[in-house]
Amino acid sequence: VTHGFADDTLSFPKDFLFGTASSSYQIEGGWNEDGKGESIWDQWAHEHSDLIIDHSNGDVACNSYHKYKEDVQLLKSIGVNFYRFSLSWPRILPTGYPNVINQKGLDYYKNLIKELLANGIEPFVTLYHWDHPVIFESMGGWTNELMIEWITDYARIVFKELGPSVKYFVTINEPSDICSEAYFGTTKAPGKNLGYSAQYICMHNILKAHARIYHMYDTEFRKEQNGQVGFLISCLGLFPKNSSDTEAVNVFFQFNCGWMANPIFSNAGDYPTIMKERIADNSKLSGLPRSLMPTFTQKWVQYIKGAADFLALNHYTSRLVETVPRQDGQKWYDNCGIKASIDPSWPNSSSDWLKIVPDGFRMIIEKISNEYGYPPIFITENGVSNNCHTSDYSRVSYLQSYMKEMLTAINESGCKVKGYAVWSVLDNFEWDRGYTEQFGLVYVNFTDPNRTRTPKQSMNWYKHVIETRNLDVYEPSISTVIV
Ligand code: GBH
Repeated sequence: VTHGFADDTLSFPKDFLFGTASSSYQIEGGWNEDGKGESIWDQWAHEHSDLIIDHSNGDVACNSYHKYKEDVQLLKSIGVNFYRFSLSWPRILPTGYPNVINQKGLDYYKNLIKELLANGIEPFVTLYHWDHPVIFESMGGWTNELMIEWITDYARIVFKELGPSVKYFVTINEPSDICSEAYFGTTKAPGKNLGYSAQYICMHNILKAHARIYHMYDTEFRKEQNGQVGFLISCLGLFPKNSSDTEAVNVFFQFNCGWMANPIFSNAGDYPTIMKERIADNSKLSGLPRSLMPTFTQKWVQYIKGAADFLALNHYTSRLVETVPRQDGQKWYDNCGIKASIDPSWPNSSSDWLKIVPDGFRMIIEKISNEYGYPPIFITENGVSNNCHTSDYSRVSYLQSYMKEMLTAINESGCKVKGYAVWSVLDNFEWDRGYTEQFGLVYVNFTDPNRTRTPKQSMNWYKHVIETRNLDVYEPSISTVIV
């Protein structure tokens, strides 16, 4: 339903692409079916259910392994142009290695892609959304440099088998989040708590792995398949806490976003200078013989630089930042000397880390565009958690206000945002938050063995946005969509 006057500033560019996003472990279930191998998330959720808030796991999740046809019909009824989903590495390669292919696992993805294409929906594939085979974690996971070879071998099988039907690939979901929460922190598998060093090594290996996969696609597949391979990062919106903190925004941006983006999208390549300097200083002050942050050789700097056809951005929320005064001979706060906090006036979601700050979305799209010469951008995740069942007006309002800021970045600042995906199509397994935080446009009843799906208000709202290619829609009516 449109009301008020038509407003051009609320219209999307003609070729703009709308989508939704999901990930394998969070929706598929079928954790040990048809020859699938074990992933670190299967293992983690089974062995550490105490670390998952509701002691749940993804054994069944949304059961999309069996219900993918119904999911595709939902996507079709929303009218999306693309669907971003991830592949489970051990479902395709149960031993992790490329010499044993699990045909049934591979067929699941072939069938899903076929079903999507038959319904006019472009598959947008994430190669890796955190669920690698356990064998590789036993050998150190992302702290082992050999992970670069292992994931490249896996990616080659994917390109060969699925690449002919896929135009969009991203490699590794949210490198900084997984390096910090899984190797430095303890909240995500494998929760190893190994300190700063492991966090930096993890990113070092991920950047190299991404570049290897990108160049492998270039030399072995691009000519025939003609797809695109993007690099995916998650970045916070940032605002100065005090008027004197404008430089803090830039420094924190480099640590939060530049850490991943600078090596690939900047002219010079490599990690941001400020980050290298502050970590080296801090390491020295800690009495270490060398920086906690590993260094790239010039050869690697050149190899990584430019290794992406587009920048994929996941964005949810923002932080206030302030410079922490440096005391003589003391270490910089959190290695970067900047403290991030939450403005108490920002509205809440169901996730403690996710405050609702629409203008942070515009800020980060513009900052990234400025910093890296206006690269093509896909928003690969944006969304909000609430537990409103199907009357999720707060999700409609979040999506509406965030998308409006994105449109301003496109229309007024010339940012090249090509597409946008809502996280997520279905309520799903939210990692350490189990099923307690719901991000779906579609409600899933997790106590029902059939995992019945029910459209929410937000799904109908999004359907209208896509239909009209305009944001001037406020009043979705649940009765207009029957699935
Ligand atoms: C995305 O990550 C994931 O890609 C997706 O799988 C997930 O379902 C979705 O978010 C919704 O959660 O403030 O210390 O508690 C978003 C990135 C996840 C990074 C939560 C920060 C909390 C850190 N964020 N995490 S903390």
